[in-house]
Amino acid sequence: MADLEEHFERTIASDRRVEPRDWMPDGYRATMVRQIAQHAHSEIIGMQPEGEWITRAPTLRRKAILLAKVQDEAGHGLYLYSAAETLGADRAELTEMLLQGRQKYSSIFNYPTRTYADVGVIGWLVDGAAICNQVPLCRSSYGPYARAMIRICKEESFHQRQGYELLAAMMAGTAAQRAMVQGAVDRWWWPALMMFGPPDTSSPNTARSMAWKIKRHTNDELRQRFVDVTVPQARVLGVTLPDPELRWNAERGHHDFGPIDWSELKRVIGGGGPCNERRIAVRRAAHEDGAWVREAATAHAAKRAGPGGSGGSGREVAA
Ligand code: BYC
Repeated sequence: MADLEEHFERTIASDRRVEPRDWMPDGYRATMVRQIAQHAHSEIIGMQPEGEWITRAPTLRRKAILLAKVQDEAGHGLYLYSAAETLGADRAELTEMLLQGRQKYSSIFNYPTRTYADVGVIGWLVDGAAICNQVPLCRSSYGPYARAMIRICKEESFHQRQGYELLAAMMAGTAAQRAMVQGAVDRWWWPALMMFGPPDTSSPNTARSMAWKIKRHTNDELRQRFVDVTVPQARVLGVTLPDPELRWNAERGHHDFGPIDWSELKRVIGGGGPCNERRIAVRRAAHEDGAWVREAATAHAAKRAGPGGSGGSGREVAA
């Protein structure tokens, strides 16, 4: 046992990856399942706010882009649930925990998408925040998670750019379109800052996760990085970020920003955000509607595995 523990500690210290068959402390496994499941749930629930605009996107081009983006998010959920399964978690159980409110998903997806500009702002700010948070996770100590994050981050970069391009097009349009973009920025800015989690002084998991190299930076470090990269982008777009205290601090080499309303994050995480109930109700209905697909797939797998099963490629299903 001491040998196994020492091997784990050496793996972490030498920046190598922990792999599914390696011994790991129970706390490490539980932390990874918690974070990966929460991340997977966020991708799947995150399909809803933008998905509501697929039928209302203004042109065929915008519709195709949005469809592809939402489909990418389903794919991210799939990679992440698969990564959680390498730790012994069961996807059906994780889904059940989400539906019962025993596991979380990102607070950001509990806000409504009121106008089409919200689709652009989600791409620019929400995916932008996700990239700041997730690029360091490509170096996370758990191998399957770190590798999944590489592809996810590449796709998130495309998502962020499509959001920015959408907003740039609207900002070059009419005064009403510019006002729509500014309204969306006003509504999403503070929730985007909350995505990074509670301040370091009240983040119970950060110290342990940093020691295990699951997290590479603290919540506040990543939040600051996001503010610093976003301010110049806002200037180029021609929008105002809704924070009168936002200014460059030459001494720190960073932007100062105003206080965040942490009671709002607490309320939204606790189920009291504007769309929490709706998001879970839609997810539950989709899960129930999909029961026949899971049953058919299970029956098919059993047929293939049983006596006389083809053991083939499964192409006969698609045919
Ligand atoms: N919302 O000790 P802390 C996306 C929870 S998907 C809800 O700092 P940790 C996208 C936290 O879980 C974006 N809960 O925790 C998809 C903990 O509670 P538990 C999702 C939050 O884990 C579709 C408690 O508060 N990204 O980008 O060290 C379309 C204390 O926090 C939140 C990820 O999941 C929150 N905002 O750090 C477009 C990234 N913040 O679990 C875009 C992976 C905190 O102990 N996750 N909590 O009950 C992480 O990097 C980390 O888990 C966090 C939190 C930085 C989020």
